[in-house]
Amino acid sequence: METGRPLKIGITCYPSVGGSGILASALGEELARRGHEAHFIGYERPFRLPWGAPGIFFHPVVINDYGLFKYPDYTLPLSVKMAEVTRDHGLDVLHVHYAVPHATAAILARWMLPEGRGPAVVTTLHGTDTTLLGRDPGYGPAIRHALDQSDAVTTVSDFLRRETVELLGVERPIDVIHNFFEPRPARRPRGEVRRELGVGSEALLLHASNLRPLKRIDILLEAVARVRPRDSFKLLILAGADFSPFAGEVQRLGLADRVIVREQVSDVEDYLQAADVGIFTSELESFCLSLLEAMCFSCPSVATAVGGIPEVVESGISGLLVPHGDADAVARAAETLIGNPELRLRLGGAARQRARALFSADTIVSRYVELYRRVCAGRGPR
Ligand code: GMT
Repeated sequence: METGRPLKIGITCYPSVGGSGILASALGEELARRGHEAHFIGYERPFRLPWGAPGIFFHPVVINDYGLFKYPDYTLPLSVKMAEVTRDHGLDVLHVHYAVPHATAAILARWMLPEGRGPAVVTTLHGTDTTLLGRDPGYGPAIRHALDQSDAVTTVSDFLRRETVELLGVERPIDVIHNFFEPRPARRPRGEVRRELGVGSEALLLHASNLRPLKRIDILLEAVARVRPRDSFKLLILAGADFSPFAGEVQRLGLADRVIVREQVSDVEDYLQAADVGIFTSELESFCLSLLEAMCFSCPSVATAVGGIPEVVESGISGLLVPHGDADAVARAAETLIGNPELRLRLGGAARQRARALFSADTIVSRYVELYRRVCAGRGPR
């Protein structure tokens, strides 16, 4: 049970398919459900954000392309909108997801407001804002500056906290607040979804991602092509991006009758409940939200033991972890789960329990609310 006055939180994230935007949308939804206001500020409405829900607002940032510049700028109009929404709606906190350029824009917005009227700034690092851009001399100093100026910084895993300290030389405290997932009820029964997919008694493997190079779709396809017997499974890919660049590889590996693709799915729950085994071959993940989504549906996964993934899944207990880059190891682990429904049930049950205990909205959202109250108290009355 929450105590204290309702808060007004501005949230900025990338709106398209990607874990950080999905997490930020879910956080806004959960905050609104608890009586707070969530004001989303960005160039597009986040794709999973429900329409018409009380307490959820969207403030679009208009980017004019004057033709003056080779690259239109987003940071400045974003910061102006953040300042405007803070002033007009009395925001307590600007919570930005993914540092570049959101954290810098929030710091600028605070400077645009009169002394004592600025919001507290909370920056949540999600992954490549540290592991890729943090290494880039063209971004690193700006990221570090925005983190130093934020009232609080959080990372979605302890792995990412350590990387941030090491790569950016950040000395300030960083709170680790893991991601959460709160599944909505599926809209269609499992049997109906499996029929739609043309899946009978085979095991349904599931991969969900935005297909970026670090997801290593090449290894994923290579691995499933090695699974025996060939007719023991089908692989469903929930693609957050155009899958066509991989279609040739699917043909070359003789997987055309094994691989099913659905692009830009928003009712993920329908498919998650229909799956038997998750499969994630990334070379790096600070958390891997899709893995958690599968866990919530008692679906055990084969995943690479990289980055923050071992914080999410305990190998042999709530899933199977394999070394990165080893397609054979992925194939063997998938075969183990495909051929052993009892093991699937055991690992899947443990996965669901772990997700409920550690990564539920109740656990995680209250940690964010505590953090908001802490930073607001630190800034004094507005
Ligand atoms: O950092 C990125 O590459 C993008 C980001 C996203 O927007 O999807 O992904 C990161 O954030 C997710 C949500 O916190 C995590 O589940 C992903 O593991 C993480 N991706 C990487 O670390 C590569």
